[in-house]
Parts: sequence; C-alpha cells; structure tokens
Amino acid sequence: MNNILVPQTGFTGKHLTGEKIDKAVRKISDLSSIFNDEAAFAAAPPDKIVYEVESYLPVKDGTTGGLFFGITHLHPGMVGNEYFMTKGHFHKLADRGEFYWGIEGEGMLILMDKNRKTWAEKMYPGSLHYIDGYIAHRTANTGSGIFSFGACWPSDAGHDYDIISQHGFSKILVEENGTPVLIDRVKD
Ligand code: PAN
Ligand code: ZN
Repeated sequence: MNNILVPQTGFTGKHLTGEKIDKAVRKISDLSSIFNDEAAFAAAPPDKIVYEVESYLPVKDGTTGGLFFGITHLHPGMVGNEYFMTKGHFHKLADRGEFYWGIEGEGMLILMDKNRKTWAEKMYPGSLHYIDGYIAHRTANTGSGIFSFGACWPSDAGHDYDIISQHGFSKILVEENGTPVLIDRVKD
C-alpha cells in the first residue's frame, strides 16, 4: 500500500462518472408556476424533459464546510416566448455563494437580489460566474442545442424554491425578434 489512490469519481468535461452521483430530471410537469404564459404551459407536453442535473455529493446534505459539484443540462425549447429554464432558487442558508461556469451551448444566468432587482449574465463555453450569497439564480437555454454548465456550492447551502415558485423573478427572459430580452414580468 503506497497511499496513492485512484479517484472513484470522474469529470469528463461534460458528465460526471463513478460513485455517489445523484441524477435528477425535471420535466414540463415538474415546473408549474415557473413559466409566465399559463396557456402555453398547459399546452406543452407534460413529459418533455426540460433539464437534467448530475451532482457529486461527497458529503451529507447540510454538512458545514463541504462542497457539492453539479452539471446541469438544459434542453432547447420554449414555453410561449420564454426559453426553457431552471426553477431557480435562493439558498436556504441565504448567505451561501456559488460558482457557475459555461461548458456547452448558449444560455443566460438570471439573478435577483433580495429587493427583487433582476439582471442577467450571458453564459457560453468558458464563461465563469460568481453568484454572491442572498442572490436568487436560475438559467435559461437561449440556443438551439443543449446548454450545459457546471456549478459548485457549499454542502450546507440548501435550496429554497418557495419564494421563486410563489413570486417568480421580477423580470422574465423572452425571445423578441430572435433575441433574448429581459422584460418586466406582468402577470395577467
Ligand atoms: C444548481 C441548480 C441546478 C438546477 O446546481 O440546482 O442548475 O436548478 P434548480 O435547482 O433551480 O432546479 C445550483 O444552483 N445549486 O445550488
Ligand atoms: Zn444554487
């Protein structure tokens, strides 16, 4: 025994391999109250996959001082004029930050502070994004192929989905003349 170990988990650049990988799939039917256009949402195929998340969770959820590592794959598509996007969340321990980085395809990182000020950053292969604590975050696929990005966050951060599912972000990302634009969300 020479104390040189072989890792049991790998990162191929796009996918995670090996042990302790958690896989989650989010379909249209899992995303009620996320999209603004309720009629378009009701008409969308409920079983269509919107995104998949592979996560390496080396420690128990809630552990102070540990880290989690995930890759999200957002499929291309729209609900009405809104791009396919993740649910979005604040962290349950609200001061916990996170890194995101673009791996493949084109997307947008949509951010909102506690005062409901919303802005967005373009994501593309090689882009790196530091998400400060107290900032809600979600991503949207603005391209025609799969959009994949990496994430690294503290293992005690947790996810608070309730505020976003009840009140949304104050702005939504829609396609206008083939271009993504961030506009005020007016709920009818
Ligand atoms: C990411 C997200 C992932 C899926 O790993 O959890 O992109 O988005 P939702 O969790 O909003 O469905 C992250 O931000 N972790 O903290
Ligand atoms: Zn997060």
